[in-house]
Amino acid sequence: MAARAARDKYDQLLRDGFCVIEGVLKPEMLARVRTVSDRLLDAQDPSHFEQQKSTGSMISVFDDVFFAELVSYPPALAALADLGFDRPTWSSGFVISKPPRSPALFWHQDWWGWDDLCSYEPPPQQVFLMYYLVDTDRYNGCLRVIAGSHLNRHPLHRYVEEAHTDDLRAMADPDHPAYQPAPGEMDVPVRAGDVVIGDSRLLHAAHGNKSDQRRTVITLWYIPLYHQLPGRIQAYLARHPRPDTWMDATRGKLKPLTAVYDGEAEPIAWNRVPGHALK
Ligand SMILES: O=C(O)CCC(=O)C(=O)O
Repeated sequence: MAARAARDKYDQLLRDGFCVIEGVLKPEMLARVRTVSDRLLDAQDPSHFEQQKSTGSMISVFDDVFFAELVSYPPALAALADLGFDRPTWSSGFVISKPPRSPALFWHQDWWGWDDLCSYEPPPQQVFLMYYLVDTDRYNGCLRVIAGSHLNRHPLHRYVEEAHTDDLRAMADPDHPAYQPAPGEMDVPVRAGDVVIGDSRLLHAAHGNKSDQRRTVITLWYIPLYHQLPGRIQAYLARHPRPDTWMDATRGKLKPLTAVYDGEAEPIAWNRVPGHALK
């Protein structure tokens, strides 16, 4: 990426909480990600989609070690480095797929370290890289965001303090404000192969999928400034429980992306609810 373009994307990420980098997944890699994701989705029990009515699906990438290739995909790491994040670590990821004719994803934010004061400062603690495997728009369930909500309180924070509850996932109350249009929201339509980089504190959601095609996104969670985070957050991230099937990848291609902590701090408590310090 040209230096000027990279600077603009970085500024947008800090100011708005997200940016889009075009064409990161090359066609051959996109095809492979589609094949593996479709295989995992086709293997799910129907009850999975019932429990995840609003999300669509929530399948850990640890279910297939192929995803270690996507996590360490050089063009994605180059995009992060262009933004100034040249020593990221990686924690987890999910295959999130809206079946044909399925409802909206609820508004939520995904940060879990709100007890630490660094959570109220501009630099991102954790970012998502979202790869949509089809072109997206309002009709088939593109991403929606509230720009700036990673740093500024929004009326929705009141309604969706606890994100990812069983009731929100299963859409127990379709009239809940978490599924409704929200003041200031904007769509983020993309082309298959683009990557959306977003701050985990950002309020985001997705439109329902009215099309007759599956709409899949792979969300991968990176820690762009791991080495600058407080010890107790590093300590939490360095625990990274992983299945045995990922051990070779963890020692191999994922080694540079694996959080290591040698300090004395106790891991921070998991807290998904922003505190009063949010402006
Ligand atoms: O399904 C989507 O478009 C967004 C997924 C999402 O919100 C997430 O991975 O946190």
